[in-house]
Amino acid sequence: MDSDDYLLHFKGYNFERSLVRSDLLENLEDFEIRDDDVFIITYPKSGTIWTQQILSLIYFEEHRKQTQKMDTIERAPFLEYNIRTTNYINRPSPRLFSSHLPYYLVPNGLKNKKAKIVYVYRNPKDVMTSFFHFSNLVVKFESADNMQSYMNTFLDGKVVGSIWFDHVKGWYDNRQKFNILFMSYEEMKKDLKSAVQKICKFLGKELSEDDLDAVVKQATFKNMKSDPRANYNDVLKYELGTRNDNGHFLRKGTIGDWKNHFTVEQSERFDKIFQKKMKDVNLKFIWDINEE
Ligand code: PPS
Repeated sequence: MDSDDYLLHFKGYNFERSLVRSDLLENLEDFEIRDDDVFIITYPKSGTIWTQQILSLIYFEEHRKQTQKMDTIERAPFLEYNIRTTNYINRPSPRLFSSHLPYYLVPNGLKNKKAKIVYVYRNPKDVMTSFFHFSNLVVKFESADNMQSYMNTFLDGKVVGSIWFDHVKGWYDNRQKFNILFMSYEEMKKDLKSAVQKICKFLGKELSEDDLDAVVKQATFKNMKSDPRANYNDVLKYELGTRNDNGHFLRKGTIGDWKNHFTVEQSERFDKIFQKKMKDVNLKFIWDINEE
């Protein structure tokens, strides 16, 4: 399989072909937004399912207390990948959505700045490392021979989500048009409780100390990995299909795994491109678990 087999190019952006419906894409801009909608927006492999779990725990007591078993993909379904064919129009408020869309393809209603967006970004070397493993796991994606060739594929944007730099920079440069909170994967990893508090503040949600603790506890890597509502094992098994049984969405869940995969030359090449493309982007990036 090559990239053209599984990527659908639409208005300058790459979608996973078999998971999207083109009539839905054509009408995305007009999709009606409610003032209390909340969107989780990410470039792939940046902490999407983690944030789906966090927001599901914050918003739904039955999720937090585990009195209702519903997968996070149904609590915060992907707008453009409606793989469980949820009826979005009839969903009760508040609606949570997830999306990998670039800023210029999201529904126009988000620009009235009432509905909220939590945009999660991650250092792109770890994004690329995570994507590399994912591409070799999931049947629907083009597999990658080695990091060297995958780096070219990733930098050229021949992946779902297109060019990482365009996605993050696009959202950052256009942030004034939206009601948006930028969160980094790394700040969530380093201090999950503070990250959850920051998200709650942005969403205007006040949780008791016990509820806050319940959110944090159930959103740790270890607990999510064993939580069938949140670990996406069923999505892998039934909706995406895997090349082997050992892979998971929750793979390592750490900062700096790229160091186990990049050569010094590859890292330096990446740094040069990063510095050039991101020089005007005032977001903090953390590349190492020990970094402050
Ligand atoms: S996807 O396919 O775009 O929806 O993937 P996404 O969920 O954005 O990213 C998957 C990576 O997020 C890691 N992850 C977590 N890390 C830390 N803590 C928690 N709770 C957590 N949940 C998911 C997951 O392990 C993937 O990263 P890697 O580096 O591959 O482990």
